[in-house]
Amino acid sequence: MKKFTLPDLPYAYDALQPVIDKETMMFHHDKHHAAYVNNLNKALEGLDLQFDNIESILENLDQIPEDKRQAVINNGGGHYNHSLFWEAMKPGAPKSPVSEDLREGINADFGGLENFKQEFEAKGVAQFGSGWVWLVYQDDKLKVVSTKNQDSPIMDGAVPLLGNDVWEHAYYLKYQNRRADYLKAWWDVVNWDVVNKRFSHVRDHLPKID
Ligand code: MN3
Repeated sequence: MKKFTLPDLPYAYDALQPVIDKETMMFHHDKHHAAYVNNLNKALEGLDLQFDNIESILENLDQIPEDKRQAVINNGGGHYNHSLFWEAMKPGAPKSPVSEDLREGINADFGGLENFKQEFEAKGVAQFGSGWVWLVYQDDKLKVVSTKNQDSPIMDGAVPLLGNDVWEHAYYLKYQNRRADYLKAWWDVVNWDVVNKRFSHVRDHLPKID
């Protein structure tokens, strides 16, 4: 089984300030994400799987031996979710707009961008304990869902387009118990270019009608 590696952050640790502080980024990436990668490699050691990418592993958990499965969910989900998270943020991100296609989808499924943001923030606040809030594409629609711990929407057959980490380690140093403030401030660092691209990618792979 190949070894997974910790991806580099695509920007400096302090690049997302003031929304996310440098110390949080250092601990979050170098300690938390690194631990998920190490523990995923340990859990997969000695297994002979048909595939070696993290998406396929999370989509085919029934092929993981039962005594390793929860460790793969926790750490494989942790690795996948955080990899998406880093790349879906960027400094000065409000300059990257929502594409016309995605805006149409958001209008159709949420009644507008502001409504979508409100639902996303509300689900993020409502997630009890550790977890994530997501914009996903599933059954030909956009939806907001939350997942517990490091569970990933990909395990339920949904395509994650954008996720925010609502574990306390993601915001506590700067926001303490004010998760709602973190969720609201976070829009300023969302890299819509990445979300737009992921959305056009799922769209391209929909079955074509002759
Ligand atoms: Mn995290």
